[in-house]
Amino acid sequence: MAEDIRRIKTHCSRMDHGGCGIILEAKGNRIISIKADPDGFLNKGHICVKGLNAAGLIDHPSRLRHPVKRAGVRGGGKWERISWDEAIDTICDNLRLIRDRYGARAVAFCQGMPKGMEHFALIRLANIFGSPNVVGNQDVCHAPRELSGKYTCGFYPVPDLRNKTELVVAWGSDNLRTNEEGAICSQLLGRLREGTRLIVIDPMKTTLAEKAGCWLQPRPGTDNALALAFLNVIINERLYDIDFVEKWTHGFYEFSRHVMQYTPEIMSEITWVPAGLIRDAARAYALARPASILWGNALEHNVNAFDSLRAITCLMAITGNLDVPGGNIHANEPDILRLGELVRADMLPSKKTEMINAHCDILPGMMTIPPTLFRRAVLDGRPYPVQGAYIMGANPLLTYGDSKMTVNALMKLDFIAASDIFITPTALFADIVMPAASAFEFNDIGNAGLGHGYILARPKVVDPPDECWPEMKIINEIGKRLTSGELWYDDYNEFLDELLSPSGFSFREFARLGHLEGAVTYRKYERKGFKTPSGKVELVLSRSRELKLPAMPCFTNLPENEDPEFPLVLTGKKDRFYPNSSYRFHESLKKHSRFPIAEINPDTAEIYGIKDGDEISITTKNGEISQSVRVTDRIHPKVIYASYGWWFPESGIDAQYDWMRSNYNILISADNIGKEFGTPNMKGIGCSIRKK
Ligand SMILES: Nc1nc2c(c(=O)[nH]1)N[C@H]1C(S)=C(S)[C@@H](COP(=O)(O)OP(=O)(O)OC[C@H]3O[C@@H](n4cnc5c(=O)[nH]c(N)nc54)[C@H](O)[C@@H]3O)O[C@H]1N2
Ligand SMILES: Nc1nc2c(c(=O)[nH]1)N[C@H]1C(S)=C(S)[C@@H](COP(=O)(O)OP(=O)(O)OC[C@H]3O[C@@H](n4cnc5c(=O)[nH]c(N)nc54)[C@H](O)[C@@H]3O)O[C@H]1N2
Ligand code: SF4
Ligand SMILES: [Mo]
Repeated sequence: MAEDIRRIKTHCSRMDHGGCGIILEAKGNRIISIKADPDGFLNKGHICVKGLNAAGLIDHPSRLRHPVKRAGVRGGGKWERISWDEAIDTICDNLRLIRDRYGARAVAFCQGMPKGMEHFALIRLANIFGSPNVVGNQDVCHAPRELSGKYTCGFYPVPDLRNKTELVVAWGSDNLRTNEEGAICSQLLGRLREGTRLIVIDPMKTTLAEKAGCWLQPRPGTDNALALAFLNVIINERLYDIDFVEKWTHGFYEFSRHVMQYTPEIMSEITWVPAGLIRDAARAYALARPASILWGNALEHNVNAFDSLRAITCLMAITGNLDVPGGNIHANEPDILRLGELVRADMLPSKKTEMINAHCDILPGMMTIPPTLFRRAVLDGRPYPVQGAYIMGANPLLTYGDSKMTVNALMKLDFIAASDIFITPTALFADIVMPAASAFEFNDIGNAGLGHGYILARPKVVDPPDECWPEMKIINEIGKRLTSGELWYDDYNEFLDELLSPSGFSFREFARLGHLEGAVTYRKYERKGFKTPSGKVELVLSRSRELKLPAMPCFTNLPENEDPEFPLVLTGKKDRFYPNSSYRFHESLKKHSRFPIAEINPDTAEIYGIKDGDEISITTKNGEISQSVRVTDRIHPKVIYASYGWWFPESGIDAQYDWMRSNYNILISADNIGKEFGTPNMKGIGCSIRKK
């Protein structure tokens, strides 16, 4: 009998932070089509190439389909298939052994880009096991923006593109390509069609920059200098919102005197943006009411991130754009369980004082361990030894700045368990690798905890292949054997129901609704004040001395001192066709982006005798890699863009997929990190190039 075709509405996931409503058609256990949902809550019919090709991963021949254990030297690529029972027992035995010898904190639980609910399941496992050390890439993703916002105005000010706005500033954000944190580009494009004006601040003339009335092309890594010059203009020319400033800011007088030193002329020498253009852009932002800043990930990639992001939050505040429709808002969460309860934070009350961060003066509130501090603990035992790692859905060898440090740490750990859908370069160094289920293969909830005020349903469409298990199931089973069984579930799906419990919906009912939103309210500070020590927006931090923080954002130095041996400035961006380091084995994506590309300006190409398609080496103080050149006048002659996240599955496991050849993070040094978030300099660093 012919099988019926099922039509299921769900949301795209695991190709970025996720967000687009999609309609799948499935026959038996196979997805036969993916289309955009014209009624999608965020995307209204938008879909990208990654989303369209997501189903191809399900039956991809390269998928890891059974648990394996290492057979031979670490990193040698020899594996032996084992049962789930043996995998879980081996992991539990080894983690217990480390806990008995060194304490639970000697096991680190590492996760990558938040993909779905397993993110919280892993934190729960760490808490119940007793380890305060959950490691994340948040040093370079999300936490700098969220915490700079919280320290300045008590919340994470997210751009409000759902309401009409006069002007959007896309600052280090390429929304058309990345749809960051579920800010799906169709919203921005819709606003632009209505006549919203656009300013783009980006070292590259992106497709988005072509749509902008005003494009600022800063020297990479100087966003703090630029933001301070904006503040200088707006305050000098009295373009700020006088009522708001008087009622709701702390330290305005001191702050205005402080920013007087950052004139557009002086900052122009640092940022390379002409002073006149800085003035025009600052005026346009201040005079448009409301205006929204789409602040991107690039602002989080150097040691000065706190200054840049604090200065930008102050800009939102003094122009009266905080928590107003069409500005940067404090999105209310939907009626779901508080995440602290879901992860059982109560099981580890000592976390804040025991975690590695607490011993290293990292900003209080940063709840994941910056990768650099994790690796230092592994390599030098500072501030205490870390001997074991459980790595879930992350590829640190490609994604942590300073890959040499990463490989050394991976080689030194006593025990590594990893889970992924493929044996990645990082998983190659594990002792046990578990086959994870992925998008569409289990019930999941998207975008929880991202701070944008909604969650999305991702009902399961097909069964995972062979022995692949959803991460929540893996963690639930490990939790039952490693810790007290009664703290876990009979069925891991109860984890989703627990999150939804305050809403009164079961997962099944939620899946029918598709999404849940928080109540939409604005200017919440008028009732309760801002959640800061002064109750106001802290232009000057009132607890700066106690927290050993600069009271006001400043420009002191470039991220790295200039060095004539490395005359070009290196930066990068995400690949349009892959999420970070993922899926380089997936032909449907690879046909759009075959190899890593370094972009240079035609003048630079001429000076170095390089032409399109040449292979070049890119060298920094920390290392050397090789990429293929594209000559483009979209960037400044002194700037080079290199691609990030590249490895080569086709090179084979014996060659460790050639992970060193083109890996951007080999160029990065973790010697110098920002004190607030532990961020290394990933952008705006000196490099040299040569034709190979
Ligand atoms: N130089 C440089 N470094 C960067 C960045 C940069 O721009 N430049 N960006 C930074 C940022 S913003 C981030 S968020 C990080 C990202 O860092 P990571 O999260 O480490 O990178 P991803 O490539 O997203 O790794 C995800 C892994 O998860 C696997 N995966 C996919 N789906 C599933 C699943 O359902 N279950 C499991 N278990 N695994 C799954 C994929 O196969 C992949 O191997 O990198 C950071 N590093
Ligand atoms: N296609 C795709 N989408 C993704 C991802 C992916 O890997 N691929 N990753 C996801 C993740 S984890 C994240 S965090 C988001 C990130 O998404 P975005 O915030 O858009 O971040 P990026 O693409 O890293 O960089 C955005 C822009 O910053 C510019 N830029 C580079 N250096 C500087 C600088 O020094 N200053 C300024 N002002 N701009 C600079 C780049 O030219 C680029 O256009 O995207 C998510 N979506
Ligand atoms: S923009 Fe993101 S959520 Fe939308 S289809 Fe593409 S990968 Fe999926
Ligand atoms: Mo990210």
